[in-house]
Amino acid sequence: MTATAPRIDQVFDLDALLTEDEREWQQRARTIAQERIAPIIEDDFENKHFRRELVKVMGDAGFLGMHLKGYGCAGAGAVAYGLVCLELEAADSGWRTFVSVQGSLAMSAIHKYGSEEQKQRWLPGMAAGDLIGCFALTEPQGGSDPAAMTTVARRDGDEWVIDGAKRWIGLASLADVAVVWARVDDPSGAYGEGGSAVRGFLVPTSTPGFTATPIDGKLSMRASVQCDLDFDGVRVPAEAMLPGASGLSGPFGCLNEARYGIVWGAMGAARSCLEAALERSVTREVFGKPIGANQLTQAKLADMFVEVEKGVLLALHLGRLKERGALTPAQISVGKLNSVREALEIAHQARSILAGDGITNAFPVMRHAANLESVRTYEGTDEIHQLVLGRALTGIAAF
Ligand code: TGC
Repeated sequence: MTATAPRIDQVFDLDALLTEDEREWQQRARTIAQERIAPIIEDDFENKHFRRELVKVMGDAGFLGMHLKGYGCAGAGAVAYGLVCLELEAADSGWRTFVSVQGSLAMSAIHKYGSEEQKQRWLPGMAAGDLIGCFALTEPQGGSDPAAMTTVARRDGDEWVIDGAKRWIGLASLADVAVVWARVDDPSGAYGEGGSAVRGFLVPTSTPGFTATPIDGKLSMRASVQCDLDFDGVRVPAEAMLPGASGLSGPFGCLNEARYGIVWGAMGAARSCLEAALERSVTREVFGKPIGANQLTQAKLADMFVEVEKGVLLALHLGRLKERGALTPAQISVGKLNSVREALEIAHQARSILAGDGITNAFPVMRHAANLESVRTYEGTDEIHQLVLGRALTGIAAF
């Protein structure tokens, strides 16, 4: 007895909840993910290779900063952007991460807080995929507490001089420009918070004193690049400061954008794991019948399916709220926490259905599981999002 596994998203008819434009964005991303990423991703993961030439493909497709308006950006809606994240992460979290770092973090920072001159200088090239940006917030002593930031920018005449270090900064060794968050040391107090406000600076990566070193030994996100950064007397002109952001609400406003993309993206990785398990459950026979004929396997598949559908529906609800300008950070925390936690559980369940072969790269499942450990950690760990929600529920900050 065999059966043909239906396409997961057709079972629930999610298409009926989308506009034609959104379906087109999703299909474009699905095509690129399946035709350009899927065929090479196992080798790239194995060989720790970030395929630079695909950056231009992402730019030509309109995915980079696609939710932003003007400056060569597509001006698409939040749901369309989420669907693109979902399809890219169904291929690999590293490629969704690239689109997030470029569009949701680096480009968003410039678009939200930059001067007109800064926007004109950087955004069109970044949208086209001709320039790469990175977002330097996290520091080596711990990413969960940006308030403990020690990277400092001192005013010297018409320049800022930046000293310090950052860690886990995506794409930094390939980037043309870094959005660097630093605490200003300015006794005059002209730059906010008694002279020690966190401010953002646009630093061309060719600036003397700027060093980006890829972090080696990663067993996760191997087809993308994360770096240690060192700033040793990095001098930038006064105009390099982002005029529109003062305080941590600046970088947090960008994290909101990236976390939103993860709500969708993680469900793409989850869908990919479910598809692999489903296909295997009707083609692999053990004890004289397909493993999908066992009630225990069907229970696992059903639970995985329920969580994928719930996760996508939650993402869609958050996307519609975002399009109305009504999405709150606490709601984003619900989505980020749920999507990544459930995607990891789905990856583990899929691996168990695939049995021994599930640990090989004949299937995408272990790669997704390994990648999701990173996704679970960056942009706020599970615990950080639990604390954000705990504060929203009780009114008491427990961090
Ligand atoms: P607190 O220091 O009290 O608040 C500072 C100011 O920020 C405001 N704020 C937010 N604004 C917008 N959106 C949010 N989600 C915000 N959260 C806080 C807040 O209202 C306050 O504003 P103001 O004007 O009153 O000064 O911070 P908090 O107590 O609210 O938050 C504490 C906590 C733990 C929730 C926060 O520190 C946190 O979210 N920590 C996690 C940080 C994080 O996610 N780090 C990972 C970064 S990943 C990354 O950098 C790139 S990874 C991709 C790559 O490069 O590859």
